[in-house]
Amino acid sequence: MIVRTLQEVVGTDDDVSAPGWNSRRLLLAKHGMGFSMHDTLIEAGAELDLWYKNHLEAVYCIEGEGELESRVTGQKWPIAPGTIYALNENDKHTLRATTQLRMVCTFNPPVTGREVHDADGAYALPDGE
Ligand code: 9YT
Repeated sequence: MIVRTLQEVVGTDDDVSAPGWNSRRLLLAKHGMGFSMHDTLIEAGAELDLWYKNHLEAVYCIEGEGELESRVTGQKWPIAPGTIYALNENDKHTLRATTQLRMVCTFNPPVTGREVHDADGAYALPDGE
């Protein structure tokens, strides 16, 4: 059994920041679950162009207000507490935070630790995958 708290993760190597966001990585590849789970804060005013071409990601909003736009179809959705979106087709998308967003993010395959976005808005896979 694995039990961790947000408090234990904050300020460690599993607490990763990049422009516009801060991801507290609660479960990672090293935990052997087959997915990772993050408690992520997106800064108010941030606009993130993302394309997780190597991962499937689901994102559940628990705090804040924002907007999600598909860069495939142009469709837009409001993001608010209680809304989940799943990038089941590795969809290119833009996430806009009107206020600070707090999101529970899960990745399959799991993120290994320190990943930040590349120029496409993707996370690389570990070498050899
Ligand atoms: C919602 C989203 O993709 N935000 C960027 C950070 C990422 N989800 C993470 O690593 O927690």
